[in-house]
Amino acid sequence: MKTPVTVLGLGAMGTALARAYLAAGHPTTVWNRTPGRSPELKTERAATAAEAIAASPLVIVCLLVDDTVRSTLDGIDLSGKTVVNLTNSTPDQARATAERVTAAGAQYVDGGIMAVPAMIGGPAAFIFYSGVPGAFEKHRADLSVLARPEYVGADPGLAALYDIALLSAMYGMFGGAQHALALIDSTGGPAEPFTDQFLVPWLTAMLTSLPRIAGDLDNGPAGTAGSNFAMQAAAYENLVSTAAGQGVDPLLLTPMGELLKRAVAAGHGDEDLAALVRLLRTE
Ligand code: FVH
Repeated sequence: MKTPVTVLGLGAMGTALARAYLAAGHPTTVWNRTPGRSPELKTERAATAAEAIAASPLVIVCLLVDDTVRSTLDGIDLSGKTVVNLTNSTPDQARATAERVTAAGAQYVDGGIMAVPAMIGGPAAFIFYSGVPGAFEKHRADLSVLARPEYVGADPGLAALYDIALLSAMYGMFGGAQHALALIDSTGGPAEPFTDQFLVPWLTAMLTSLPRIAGDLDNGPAGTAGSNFAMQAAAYENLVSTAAGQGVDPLLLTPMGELLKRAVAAGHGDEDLAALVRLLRTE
């Protein structure tokens, strides 16, 4: 007998989660604020969140934002349940939700989904988890139905922190790529060949320098790989003036230029990217 699972929230992601549990043979109860969503899911539909929660020991929550999680769970007896909250949250929001859920009698595990809905149940998807270690271990196999589980610690805010760290990296990468495409677009040139032949191979090659940057952070700088800041700060001016010349807003570029200048001014001109990471710390 597979663990019965309740899924609260049938948005794009909640629907994919419920679908994965149904496909894996878990008795699955679903609830959504607006009735009738995702009619293709042939399963138990509860009229209220409380009824849905009563149906299963494992409750997966996937709503839009953190305060909707609190308003949905408030006042419901959660005794004996494991609540796994996969709603995008800040670390502090996750900790606050953990306190309230624990006070209502449940064990709390927070999660950060590193996948889009179509990836759920597939090999590339993973989900960060943090919170009560015993609750995570008890349901490790159940959670593996959705994606590869990556448990990162007992602090319920950690999964959100790891999730936000990866999303921040992703938006930085997309921001750079969007700027590059705006430059190509400004010439009237097609985006697809530029992307396939140059942009993707270039970004892929640059990604290989990340472990060296991480190594410098952990172990201290091991010398530059031939691209020190003084050189990068000087060349960066050309990125900004080219954008202006092409009629492209440099909005996505200027923060990195400011940071490079700060690094040189602070005496890091002969170092490379790891030094920027420490300059970003404000405390
Ligand atoms: N979709 C994605 O690509 C990303 C992948 C990574 C993880 N995110 C996070 O997952 C959470 C849910 O995202 P979603 O894609 O399912 O979002 P929607 O399709 O917009 O569905 C939102 C659901 O939330 C319900 N909801 C909204 N407000 C309330 C409320 N006040 N009380 C109760 N439920 C509420 C909404 O219900 P309804 O509008 O149909 O009644 C949907 O079920 C999210 O944190 C992403 O950041 C997804």
